[in-house]
Amino acid sequence: MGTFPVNKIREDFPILHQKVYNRPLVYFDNAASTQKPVQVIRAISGYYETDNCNIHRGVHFLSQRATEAYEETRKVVQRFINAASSSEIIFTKGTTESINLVASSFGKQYISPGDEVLISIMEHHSNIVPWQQMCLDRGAKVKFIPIHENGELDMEAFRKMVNEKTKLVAITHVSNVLGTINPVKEIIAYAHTYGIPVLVDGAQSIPHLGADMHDLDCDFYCFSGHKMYAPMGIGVLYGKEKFLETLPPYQSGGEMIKEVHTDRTTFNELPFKFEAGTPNVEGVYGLHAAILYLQNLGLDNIRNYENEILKYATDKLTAMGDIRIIGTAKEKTSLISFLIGTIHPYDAGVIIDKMGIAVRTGHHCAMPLIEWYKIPATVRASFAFYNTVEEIDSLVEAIIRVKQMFG
Ligand code: 7TS
Repeated sequence: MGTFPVNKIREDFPILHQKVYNRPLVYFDNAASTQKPVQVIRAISGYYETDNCNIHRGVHFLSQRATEAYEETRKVVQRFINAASSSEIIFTKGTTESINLVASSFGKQYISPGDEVLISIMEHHSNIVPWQQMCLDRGAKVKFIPIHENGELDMEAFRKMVNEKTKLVAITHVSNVLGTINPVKEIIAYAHTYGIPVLVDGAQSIPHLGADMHDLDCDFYCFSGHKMYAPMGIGVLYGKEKFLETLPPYQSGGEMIKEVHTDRTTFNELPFKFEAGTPNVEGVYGLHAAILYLQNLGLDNIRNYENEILKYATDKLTAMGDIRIIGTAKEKTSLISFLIGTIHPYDAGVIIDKMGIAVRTGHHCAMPLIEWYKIPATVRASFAFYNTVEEIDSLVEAIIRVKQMFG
């Protein structure tokens, strides 16, 4: 496959070199969480070996060093996503917390009874439920942009749904079930002509496509470290300063204050206003290492290789005949959701697992989408740049075995 040094890259991922059920582990559950290279693992253990302490609150040496590393990572993230200022980068637990923050704070500030929030039918639950809850509280309504059968967004419907009641559009860049890459730039430009801000859920796009805030011009952007080779429990909310300045705090406590008196409190400046309490410092060290790792590989190289893998897998599965691929958009990232004849995805998943291959089966936290397709669930194989064509051949063998057992 081209010149991409996949075997050398695999050496960076210790977890991949093990057997499960006496077979080599094949990890195709990357959309749920990616594996971590030694560079990230070492950054975390290095933090505990030399720098561990609380940040922003000590004059002592370790506290200063850890604070500097934490704040340096904020700048690394800023440059990675091409944001205008590091005060627009807020560290959170992950995409879910980032979206909840915006739903809560934006809702309080800008949503009134009768207003509408536009999302799509292909959203992950974490980009549905926070809006539903907020709209319930505020007497507003969530509306779902439909899709076409091939998993592409219905852009004509979207344009018709935008009206004077629309106060926010929240849309995923890439679907975690379909792999569809949505035309978010076009969506943002259209919404902006009506003065409507847009939140982009970048959880599934950033590990494959990177992100460019200047180019996209979105108002909020959310992602999780653990889906981009960084640790769990760390993520980012990007928000345009002009919005973040106007939003009330999400959580309150230490760090997010300027002054506290018995009768009043004033809040800290950005980004600290939105980072209450002791943050996930080890996660930030790991995120820094993961970004350097991706930049070193090169996002273009990653994209090219993953496209080759996707094409190889799509061709192989299509050639099998009775595989129905759910999500055949023209623009996709490297994942395939599928059904094997009439075999239930759960049954298929159990057999595939016994062959050492980790796929995910179920609704993938996107129940409205699964209902839309009128299917019970899917089997999902999601690929990363450390996966190989030989591994895809193993998946094909496993599917043949599933068909022998249940067909
Ligand atoms: N948005 C999208 C598009 C996602 O795919 C996910 C997680 C989230 C948000 C939530 O991210 P978290 O890090 O806050 O949990 N998606 C999946 C998945 O597809 N399988 O497991 C988790």
